[in-house]
Amino acid sequence: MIDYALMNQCLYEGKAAEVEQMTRAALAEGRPVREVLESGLIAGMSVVGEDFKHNILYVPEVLIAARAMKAGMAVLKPLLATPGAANAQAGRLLMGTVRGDLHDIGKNLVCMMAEGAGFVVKDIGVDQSVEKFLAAAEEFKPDIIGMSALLTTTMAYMQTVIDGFEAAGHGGIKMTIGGAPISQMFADEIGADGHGSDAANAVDLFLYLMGKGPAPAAATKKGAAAATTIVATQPVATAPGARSRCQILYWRDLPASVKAWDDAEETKLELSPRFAARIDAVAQSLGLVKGDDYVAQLRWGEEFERPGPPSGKFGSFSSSKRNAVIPSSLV
Ligand code: B12
Repeated sequence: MIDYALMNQCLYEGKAAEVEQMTRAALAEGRPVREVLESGLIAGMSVVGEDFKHNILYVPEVLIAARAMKAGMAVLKPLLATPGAANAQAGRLLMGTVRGDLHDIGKNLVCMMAEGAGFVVKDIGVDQSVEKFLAAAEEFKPDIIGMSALLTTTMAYMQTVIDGFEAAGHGGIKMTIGGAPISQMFADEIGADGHGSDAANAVDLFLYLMGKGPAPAAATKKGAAAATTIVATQPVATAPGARSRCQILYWRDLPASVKAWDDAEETKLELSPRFAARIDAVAQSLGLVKGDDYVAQLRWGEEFERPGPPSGKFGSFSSSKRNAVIPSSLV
């Protein structure tokens, strides 16, 4: 009998072959596809997300877990994406992850489930500019655009896409958005026609916008506020003489995040959004925007010591150290 806790653990550890095999085994045993997706795959990825947030996992491990998730999703895809005859021709959906953002697991799931609900889907991939959305729409003639963003630094770009469609006279196309930091309030703020909090909710939204289903319950995302917290900018009281160790995760020569620890605690110091913006700009200019190419640029720097506790202010690096590791234009 399928052990979902073990399956979650295998996903967490990035064991793609095991996750794929367990997905097949769960289906062979007659488990419903949605149950395997939610209890076997999505539940495992939520633990990864939590541990990423709490500094237990770092980008390379998350990427390996993401590959295991994709191995399981590939098994489920034919089942999720086969439309029932009754639902055929539900509408045309153009999906993409917005510029600067490489997260595609959620987008891929939405695409699969929308296909399963009878939509003809065109997925234009990750890191898509307004120009690329517009060009794809000219060709594909969608009823609905679906934009995905997982970063608070990229979600603002959704507004650029919506404005771009409006300016190009495509106001009739329904604009929908989704991703971990997205809320109904944000959707209202940028003039989107709706947001979906998960793939099932996304499909309900698309059907509703096509006049083929009831209005979905407005869903808001818990944790959106937490996701915007920038830990490192919060000064904390410093015990006299306290020191901690630090290590910087670089994307090429640009700091992507910092971990700091002492004997009692370890913490991840989030950097100002300017760092992510700079990495994005360089990644764009070098064409390193695919997941593997992007992650291949990451490496840990040398450990060093700094005054203060691990959760202290980022600016409390000694100035010589800071000048050595952080481009002055970004400080
Ligand atoms: C996997 C992952 C990665 C992988 C992505 C692999 C891949 N191929 O997608 C890798 C390792 C590459 C990665 C990189 C980074 N990541 Co990341 N990542 C995650 C993680 C752990 C899981 C995301 C995921 O796949 N969830 C599972 C899917 C099923 O859920 P979902 O994406 O939310 O999608 C569902 C809904 O949102 C909705 N939906 C999604 N899209 C759409 C679209 C529409 C139209 C609709 C209606 C609905 C909808 O339906 C989906 C299906 O149910 C999240 C943590 C989290 N809690 O989200 C962090 C997270 C998103 N990442 C984060 C960060 C910081 C980064 C990096 C900047 C790290 C770094 N220092 O380099 C880079 C950014 C790279 C880039 N430029 O994009 C932060 C973002 C914080 C913030 N405030 O912005 C998070 C929240 C982790 C954290 N708490 O710190 N990441």
